[in-house]
Amino acid sequence: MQYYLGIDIGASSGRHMLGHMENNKIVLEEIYRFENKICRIHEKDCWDIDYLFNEVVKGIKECVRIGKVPVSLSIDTWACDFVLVDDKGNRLCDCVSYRDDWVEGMMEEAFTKMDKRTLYEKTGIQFQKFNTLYQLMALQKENPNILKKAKHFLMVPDYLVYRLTSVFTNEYTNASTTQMVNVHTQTWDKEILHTFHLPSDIFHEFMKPGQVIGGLCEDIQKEVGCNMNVIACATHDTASAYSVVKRRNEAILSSGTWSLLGTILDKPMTCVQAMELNFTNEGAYDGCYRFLKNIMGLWMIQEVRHCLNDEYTFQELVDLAKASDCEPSIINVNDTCFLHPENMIKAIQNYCEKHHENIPKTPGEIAKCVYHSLAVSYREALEELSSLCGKKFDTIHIVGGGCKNTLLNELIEEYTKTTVITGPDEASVLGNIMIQMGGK
Ligand code: ADP
Ligand code: LRH
Repeated sequence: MQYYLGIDIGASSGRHMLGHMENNKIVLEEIYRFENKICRIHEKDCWDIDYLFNEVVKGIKECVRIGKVPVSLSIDTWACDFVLVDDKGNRLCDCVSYRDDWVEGMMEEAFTKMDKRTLYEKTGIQFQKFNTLYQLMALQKENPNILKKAKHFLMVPDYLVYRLTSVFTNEYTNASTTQMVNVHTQTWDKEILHTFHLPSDIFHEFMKPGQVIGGLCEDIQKEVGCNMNVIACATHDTASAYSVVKRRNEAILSSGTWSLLGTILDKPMTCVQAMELNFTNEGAYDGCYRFLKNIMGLWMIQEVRHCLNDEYTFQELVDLAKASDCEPSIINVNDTCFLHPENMIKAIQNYCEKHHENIPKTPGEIAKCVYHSLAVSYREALEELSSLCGKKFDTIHIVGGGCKNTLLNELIEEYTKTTVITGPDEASVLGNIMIQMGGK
């Protein structure tokens, strides 16, 4: 039996899954799962990247322990965040999360160096205040020496791969979200790097999904007790997730911590309308483009759940919302006040008060408000997508953990008047493994 190990780390959890072929179908088996969350490190909201790396190794060891040694592995994670490494391979900075406020004001400052339209025409990337470009500007401002010492710019999966293999690479799909990659040439945009005083030699030539990066380095081989190939999948989780949907004519919703609603295009769309509606053209696994909109997503319910001391499961919150008979309050989930509030329930209630909506109080009322408001935002995004693409989408294909939310699936059908197709809920890891198998 040939096993392939997909390691998918989302903002809320990471998992190791083994895939193998059986009767012409890929069979997935979950081997290891671990929590991921934002941590306060050196007064910033960060990812605990050393903890994540240790978890990556633990999961590989678990495969070995149960006697299912994979022929290869690949890692995908969320996008936008990075670390810098020096010539000796030492990490020079923490892995700051895209939710930290160090980027405040950077996007506006960026437009004084390169106008918004040029930046969008060149990169096709949406304007989110946490884009890597703006994070690098924040770093430059805070500690210019770090960039001076840096030899390697690595996105999160690139760094984890480096720790496993000692190879420095940049994988294309994840890098495409940085707003520093030219959407037409699919290479680092030299003019952008120059304009923002970024040293071009720290950005490596791209690995494309499917390429073999190398074997495990000696230390890791000793630790896990075997060797295997490390392959670049589409290391952006959303790219891997979208890659499992084969049909091109339906709208796709990758539903997890973020909701990513869009479609696959052969050519990027960088017209003024797409820019004004803040659609993004991210690199897909096959050289095409994921044309989509970022919607705040199930982060809202994850945070509501934490505010309730994790007393309820996701399923219980769905059940409570179903049982609630109040009129749902509707909020704009994409309001920046929901990006990283201290207390999500209070943020929702304050928003409702300010916008003359009924204030949801019970867990059921709050969950109902979130699910209905998400469905409303999907309807709006779908209308925008239709108008930009000049076609009507009759079907939405939902993948990712969020497709297990039956109430939300029903609401999406009701609000968008489309047919909803669901699954797989582990789309990123499946896409990751399919690319390793060379099936893409
Ligand atoms: P990410 O990879 O972005 O961290 P996932 O794809 O793992 O996210 O999806 C996590 C989300 O899936 C949770 O926030 C939760 O809302 C939803 N979810 C998972 N299981 C269930 C369930 N049984 N019922 C309803 N929702 C669920
Ligand atoms: C989803 C995701 C999304 C990015 C965001 C930072 O996990 O990768 O595609 O915009 O995280």
